[in-house]
Amino acid sequence: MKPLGNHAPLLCLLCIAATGLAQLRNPNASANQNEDSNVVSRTERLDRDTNRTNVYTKIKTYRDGVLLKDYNELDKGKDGLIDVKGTRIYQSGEVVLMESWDAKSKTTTRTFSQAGRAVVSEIDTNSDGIADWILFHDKDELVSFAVQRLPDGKLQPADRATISEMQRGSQLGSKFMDHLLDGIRK
Ligand SMILES: [Ca+2]
Repeated sequence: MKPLGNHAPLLCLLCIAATGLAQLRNPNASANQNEDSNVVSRTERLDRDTNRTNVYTKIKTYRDGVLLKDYNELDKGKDGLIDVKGTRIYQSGEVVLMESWDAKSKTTTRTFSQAGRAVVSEIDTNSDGIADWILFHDKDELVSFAVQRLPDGKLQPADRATISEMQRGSQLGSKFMDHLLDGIRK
């Protein structure tokens, strides 16, 4: 985080707001979570391509001093509407879950990792909490197999052509998200 300087009161307010927000979002917060500490930072940057201001907000959550969660959001055009958001969840310093969402597609993607490598991803195309696609990754994190949830709830293994298509989409998607989230991280 940057030195607080003149923005200290503003940042403190943001910290309080974010803590309150986190509790509102999770009414079942256990006593344990009260010990979690959030570090909030907010950066505004002019996008030279659009000549509009983008607002980057990040909330890092620590438990006993160890990074537990890293939430990033981007409000393009500073209109108060979030355009992209992503959360990384860590276990012993390693990412185990990454969730991302973007306003354009309304799609939520969750990738579960083990030993720093993506193992399974879920794609929830309308963000209703139920995955429409479950992607299995090989050792190079490429999509090796995919299962689709049909409208009637039944699961159907995808054919080879669909898997190649998912492969392409997943690479594009993750590169896109990495790019955006790295932009937020700077
Ligand atoms: Ca916006």
